[in-house]
Amino acid sequence: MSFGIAIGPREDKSPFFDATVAAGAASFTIYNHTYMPVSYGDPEGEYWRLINAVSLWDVAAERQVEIAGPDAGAMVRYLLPRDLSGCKSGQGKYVPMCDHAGRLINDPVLLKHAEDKYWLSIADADVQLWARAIAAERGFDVEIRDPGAAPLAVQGPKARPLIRDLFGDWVLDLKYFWFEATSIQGIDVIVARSGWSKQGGFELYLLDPERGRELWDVVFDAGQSYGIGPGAPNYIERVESGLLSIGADTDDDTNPFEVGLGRFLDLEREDDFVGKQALIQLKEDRRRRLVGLFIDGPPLSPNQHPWRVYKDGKRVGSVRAAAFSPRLQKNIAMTTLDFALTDEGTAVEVDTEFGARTGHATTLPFITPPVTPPKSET
Ligand code: THG
Repeated sequence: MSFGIAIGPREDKSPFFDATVAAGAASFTIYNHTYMPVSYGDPEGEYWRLINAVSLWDVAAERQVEIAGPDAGAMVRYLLPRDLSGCKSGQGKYVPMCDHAGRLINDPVLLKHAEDKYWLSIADADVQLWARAIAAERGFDVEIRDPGAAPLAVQGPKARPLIRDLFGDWVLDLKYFWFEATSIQGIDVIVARSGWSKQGGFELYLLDPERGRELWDVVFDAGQSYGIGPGAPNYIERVESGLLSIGADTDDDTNPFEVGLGRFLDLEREDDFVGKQALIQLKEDRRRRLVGLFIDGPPLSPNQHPWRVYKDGKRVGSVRAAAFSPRLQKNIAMTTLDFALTDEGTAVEVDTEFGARTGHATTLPFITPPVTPPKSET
C-alpha cells in the first residue's frame, strides 16, 4: 500500500508538528483528533535508542481535559473508580475510567493541580464530551475545557541525566507521576515523572503552544551528548512491557478486569461513582482476559488488524498487538483469550496476515524492569 494522510483543519496539529517533520517524521497516526508521529523510518534504531539512550516523543495528542471549579474534586471522584482521597496537589495517578455499565472508556493520567483544579491527560477517546455531559446531568459546578497544554516525552535510561542538566538536581527527587511547574530558558512547562514506557523518563507539558519548536530544540540540543533521537510511543517496547493501549487492546465492551486494570479500582469506596454497581458484578466475570502470547515461526511484522485466534477450530480470541522482540528474539503479542485458555503454555492457532501460526499463552509483561541493556547494542 502506498498512500498519504490528508492534512487539514478538521484534525489538529501538535505544537511540535513542525519540529517533528523537520526531524524526519515518516508516518503519523490520528489520536484525539490530533496528528501524532509514530515513526521516523527506523523502527529498530528507535527501539534501541529508547532501551539504551534517550528518545524524544511528541505526545501532544494526549490532550488535557481540565476540570476546575468548586465541585472539581467531587466531580473527579464521581467520574473515576480509583480512590483519590490520598492524592495531593502536585501528584499524578493512573486512573482507568469506565461508563455506567463498567466498560473501560479511557485510561488517563490524572494531574491534581489543586483541590479545585485537575487535568485528565487522556488516551484516544472523547473524554471532554463525556465529562461535560456528566457534569451537566449531575449539576456539578465546574468548568471543563482543554487548557492547550502539550506533553513532550523524554524516555529512556539517559532521560535522568538529561533532565537533570536541563532543570537541576531537584528534578531527580520527583516521585513517580508527581509533577512541578517550572520553566526552561523562559519557556513555561510542567515537568512530570511519567511516560508511556518502562524505561524511565519524564514528560514536559508545554504551556504556550506557540513555543513548541523552541522547547523541542532546547531538549534535543541538550540531549546530543546522551545520544538523543526523535521517537514515538514505542510499539515494540510497549508490547514487551505489557502497557495498555486503549482502542488497540480493547473493544467497546472491554471491562477493566479483563485487561489487568482491576488493581487501580477501589470498589470498597463508600461514595458512589460511575459504574460502581456494574464493576462490583464484573469483578467475578470470567469471560476473557488480555494475556501474553508467544507466536512460533519467523519474525512477524505488526498486525494491521486484530488476528483471529482459534482452538480446535473454535474462535477463542484476538491478537491485538504482535511484535518481534529484539531482546527476547521471539514473536510476542498481547492477546485477548477465553478465560479457560489463559493458563501458561496453552496452545492456540493464530490466523496472521502471514499465514497460520501456533501460539502459547503466557503472563504479561514479557519483560519486567529494571532491564539490563544488552552491551552489544549501545
Ligand atoms: N502520559 C500522559 N498522558 C497519557 C499517557 C502518558 N495519556 C494517555 C495514555 N498515556 C494513558 N495510558 C497509560 C497507560 C499506562 C501508564 C500510563 C498511562 C503507566 N502504567 C504503569 C503500569 O501499568 O505499569 C504504572 C501504573 C501505576 O503503577 O500507577 O505508566 O503516558 N501525560
